[in-house]
Amino acid sequence: MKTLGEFIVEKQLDFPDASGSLSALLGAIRLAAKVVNREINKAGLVDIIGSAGGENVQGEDQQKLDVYANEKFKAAMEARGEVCGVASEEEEEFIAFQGTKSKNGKYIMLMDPLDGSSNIDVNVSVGTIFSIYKRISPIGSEVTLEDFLQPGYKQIAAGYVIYGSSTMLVYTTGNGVHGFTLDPSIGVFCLSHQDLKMPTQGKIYSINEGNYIKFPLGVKRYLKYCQEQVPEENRPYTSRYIGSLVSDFHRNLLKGGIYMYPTTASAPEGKLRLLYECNPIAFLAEQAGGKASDGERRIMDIEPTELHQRSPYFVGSTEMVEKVEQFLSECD
Ligand code: AHM
Ligand code: MG
Repeated sequence: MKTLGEFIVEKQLDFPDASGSLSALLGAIRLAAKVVNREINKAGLVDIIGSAGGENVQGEDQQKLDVYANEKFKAAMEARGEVCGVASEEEEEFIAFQGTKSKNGKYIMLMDPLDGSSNIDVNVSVGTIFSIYKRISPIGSEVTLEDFLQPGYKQIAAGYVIYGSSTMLVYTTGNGVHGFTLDPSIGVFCLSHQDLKMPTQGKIYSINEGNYIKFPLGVKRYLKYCQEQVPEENRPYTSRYIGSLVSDFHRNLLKGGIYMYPTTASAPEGKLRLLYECNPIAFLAEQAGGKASDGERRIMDIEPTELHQRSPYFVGSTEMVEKVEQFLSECD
């Protein structure tokens, strides 16, 4: 049995000049994940589910656990002092940490502290998504907006925690994707999925089909393609949509499939956030041999202009993402 802590140290030894700062940062994420996991597991027993009574910057109802996860991850980051600032889906502005150690931190983190949180009340899996970059501003100074508005290909690390039937932490630092399952009896994440690879072609498509009439024509045609009876090509595919990106992606990562959140009439830019959701999941997808696109461009090549920018999103098995891109280009 290998623990996440041991694995991180082992990987660090491959880079003799590494300062250990990224390892310490991942350690802070691991700790916050355990704290949030403990709280989520109590949902239904104590008064922590339901609305916190406020709205986040996106105008969405904030759940109590959204607020809790946001606070815990922020606090863990600040306490460890490896990041100089954090931007969160739950907060309008980025947070600049003021401590001297933090100001000397080399990294910034972007996060969606609890993705899919509207599912908690009904005991459906939710997740935390994180994305790490090297800062651009000088070490020792206060973090700037520019530090956060970097294209996804510059990510140093990214990952998610899935609070599911078991709790897992899945991450990449650009050398493959590795998954760790929390053993609740000892409170330790143990290596369970080393060097995950996504099948290049899958059988599952995940999309909120309730929005069908508002989808672009290319997406509508692709959905019909998924549903056609072509047994020699393994079609029709299977439709699976949890409505929790981390869970839908995690399943497709293991089994092969595509997750889509296109533009709709009510969400002309798409729904998902480029910096907190699309980029980190795209980094994982590519590291696992998959692909992530906005329908035309590689997600990780997009130059962000705003912290809470949205993007249409197609992520998963490479051949499936390429197929939907083809349908979209034919319907331009
Ligand atoms: P959230 O960050 O507010 O939880 O929203 C993101 C979630 C994704 O996890 C999920 O795939 C999608 O929104 C579901 O949206 P919809 O209910 O429109 O299908
Ligand atoms: Mg989210």
